[in-house]
Amino acid sequence: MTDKTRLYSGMQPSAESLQLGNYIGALLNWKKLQEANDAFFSIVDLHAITVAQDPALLRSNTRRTAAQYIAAGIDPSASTLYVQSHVPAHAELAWLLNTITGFGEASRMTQFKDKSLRHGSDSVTVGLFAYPVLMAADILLYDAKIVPVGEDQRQHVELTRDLAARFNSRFGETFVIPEADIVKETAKIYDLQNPTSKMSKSAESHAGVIWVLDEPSVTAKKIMRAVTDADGGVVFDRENKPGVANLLTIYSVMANRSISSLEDEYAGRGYGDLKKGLAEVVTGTFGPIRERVLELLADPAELDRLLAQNADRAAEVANVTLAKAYDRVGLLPRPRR
Ligand code: ATP
Ligand code: LTN
Repeated sequence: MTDKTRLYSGMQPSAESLQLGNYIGALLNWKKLQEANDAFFSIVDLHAITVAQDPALLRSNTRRTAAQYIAAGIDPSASTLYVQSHVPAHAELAWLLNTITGFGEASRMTQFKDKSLRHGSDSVTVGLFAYPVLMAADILLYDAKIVPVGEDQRQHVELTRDLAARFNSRFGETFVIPEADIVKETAKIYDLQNPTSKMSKSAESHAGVIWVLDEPSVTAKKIMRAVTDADGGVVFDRENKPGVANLLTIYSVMANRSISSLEDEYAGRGYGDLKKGLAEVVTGTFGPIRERVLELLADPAELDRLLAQNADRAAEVANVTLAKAYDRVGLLPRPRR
């Protein structure tokens, strides 16, 4: 047992590469938090299949996502980095939580509403509807206090808190009530072609999405083509200059510099220079990550061994919480086999 604070987060293996928003909004923060906390990071494959996935691609993307966590600095010997489906307790607790989640409550989740619109009502499944309940199970199984996520996940963490409190009051103290940890400045990185919508792995067009694993020349080109405005001034103004504000946010985080120092440096120099500088910073960061990912993927057996070891560690914690929850609800103890 450690007296460090428990922390939980996850990402979907829903693309071959993570995008810049995942890196800034999640991985950078995870890396910082892993030192002082007892961190669990999962690759949430059961969440990914709530929309259709190609099986072979899903398998490959799951390993690739794990490799990107490690290459970006998540240490699999200090943190528990594992694949969600390797720990069956996730699906089992999700079922219990489904039975205390209101239909109306789940219907109010904005991500569900957005995704249903995007995928069309014919392909919307019960799995997609129950997505946030599975996420609550992820978090509650590990008694996590802190859940570092981007702004888009705030509502899901709120639901998790509600479900935990409801379960505790109905069946007795069982779950720790978690809290979202959202870094305000980087909570939402925007699409470079559409700087008022979130950069996302599953965006319809990839023209404004920066992939961690893209060739540097492709990344640089996308940054040079980023949508800005006709005003020409390098000034941070989220309301009136969303494109430039987004570029400045990305630059500031990745170069570890203040926005005002960037405004000063690029004052009077125009957007071309700003974009050139940003492209250098982004490709300079992602280049070595890409190389490390390729190295890790060249030895899939070692990667699988690491994931298996970490899944065992996760299951040890998860199974204790699951057994407690099953007992509270009144399910008979499982017969030993
Ligand atoms: P999808 O499009 O498949 O839903 P996604 O790119 O939105 O994927 P997720 O796997 O859902 O990414 O999210 C992983 C983590 O990255 C979450 O903590 C999420 O909040 C964060 N995140 C995703 N996109 C951004 C973004 N544009 N800005 C900041 N954080 C982000
Ligand atoms: N829904 C999240 C991924 C996710 C998650 C979690 C994040 C699944 N389970 C538990 C934090 C804690 C997403 O789409 N970003």
